[in-house]
Amino acid sequence: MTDFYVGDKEYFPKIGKVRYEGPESDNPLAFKFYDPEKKVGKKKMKDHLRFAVAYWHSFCADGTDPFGSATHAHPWIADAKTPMEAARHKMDAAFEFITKLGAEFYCFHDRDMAPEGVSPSESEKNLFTLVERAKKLQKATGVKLLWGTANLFTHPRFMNGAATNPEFTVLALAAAQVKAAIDATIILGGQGYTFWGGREGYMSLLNTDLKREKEHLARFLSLARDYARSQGFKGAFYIEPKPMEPTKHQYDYDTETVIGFLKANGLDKDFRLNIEANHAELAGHDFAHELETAAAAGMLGSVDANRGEPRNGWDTDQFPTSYYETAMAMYAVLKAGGFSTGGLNFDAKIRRNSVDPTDLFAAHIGGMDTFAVGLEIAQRIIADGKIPGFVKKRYSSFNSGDGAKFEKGLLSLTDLAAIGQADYGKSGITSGRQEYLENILNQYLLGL
Ligand code: XUL
Ligand code: CO
Repeated sequence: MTDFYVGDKEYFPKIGKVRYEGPESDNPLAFKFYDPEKKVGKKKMKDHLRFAVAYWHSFCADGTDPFGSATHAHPWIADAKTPMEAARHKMDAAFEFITKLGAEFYCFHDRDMAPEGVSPSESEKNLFTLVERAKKLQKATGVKLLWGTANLFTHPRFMNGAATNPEFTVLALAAAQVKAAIDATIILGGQGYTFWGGREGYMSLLNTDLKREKEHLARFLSLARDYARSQGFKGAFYIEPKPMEPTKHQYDYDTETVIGFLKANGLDKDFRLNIEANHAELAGHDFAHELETAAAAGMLGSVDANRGEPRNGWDTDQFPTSYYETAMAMYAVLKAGGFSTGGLNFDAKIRRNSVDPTDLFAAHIGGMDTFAVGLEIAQRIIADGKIPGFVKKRYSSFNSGDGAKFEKGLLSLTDLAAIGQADYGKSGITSGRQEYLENILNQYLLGL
């Protein structure tokens, strides 16, 4: 038994607090690179990275896949007599796990935390009963809520969408769920509220009025925003883009699409992007591309940290293991000024055949170490200045003279044409030096 459990029973009795032991450690349950108090640039590692554990994958997912039944026999469910008792045990296990791991935050869907009841009012009662328990456990452990959300995709009633459902009353029921999930997020001091539109899209254009569905989605989001603000919610709203799965086409396809949608509907002041690595890959983008695109619009909010399997075409939600990917990601995050309300939420699950009780810890430890290395490399890129310096110089012809006039909107197309013609043959054959820059990054990756 250890000191790090807060519920009635300890669910990971053989595992104590995970500590930093350094790169040479061969303890599988220690951090090799994530040293929470270590200063990287001006901030501590933990304040840069703001790790969150995803309630749904870590404590609800049971290893089920389309071809096989559950493989993870969670002890917190095994001895429960009712769904509410199971939910209480699950919560105790979750807070024990998060505390032992040393992550500062968690994220949840309403239905991860509390079972759906036989009526909307029973569902709400279940939710708020468990929210009270979560509030106490947050206080006891210091763990905080990064963001909350509503699950508007699992129940059969949402088979045709939630905010984009062709039946008005289904949309209205989704609103009831979002309203309660916003209230729960406020009670728990959530720093954000996320919308991931799992079934907000279509399976066939033959049965879909795309224009009307997108208008409904925009109105729904505006109403949710207005309600949350009226209740005093000061945090950020996030849209989490994903191009497909479970739908053939999801309306919040990728970051650029979402930015356009938010701007077209006057939502860009309150909403930012929650970028998920695996979703970026499904959209045919690099993770860093999505981060840079959001940052360029001043709308980078938070991150769902995971990875896909490049040889599969679906959302495998694996834990991050690539230093290259996390270095590029953290470079984008640092350039954007770091996280404010957001953080790195491990929207990732252990594999179906990862059935050892230590696997959930190993997965998070690896993910946190991988991002810690990525952070250090990103900081190195910035501190060393070679790569950002190269980029700065590459655009320096816009810093003064006619280039600066162009940026300020002081030149007409005719002015530009005259300047271009006078310069004919003198510029353009300038190396982008990609290979040189890639070599520098590889040097940093090896810590040289
Ligand atoms: C699904 C996904 C969700 C959202 C929250 O692909 O990423 O878990 O993060 O609803
Ligand atoms: Co996600």
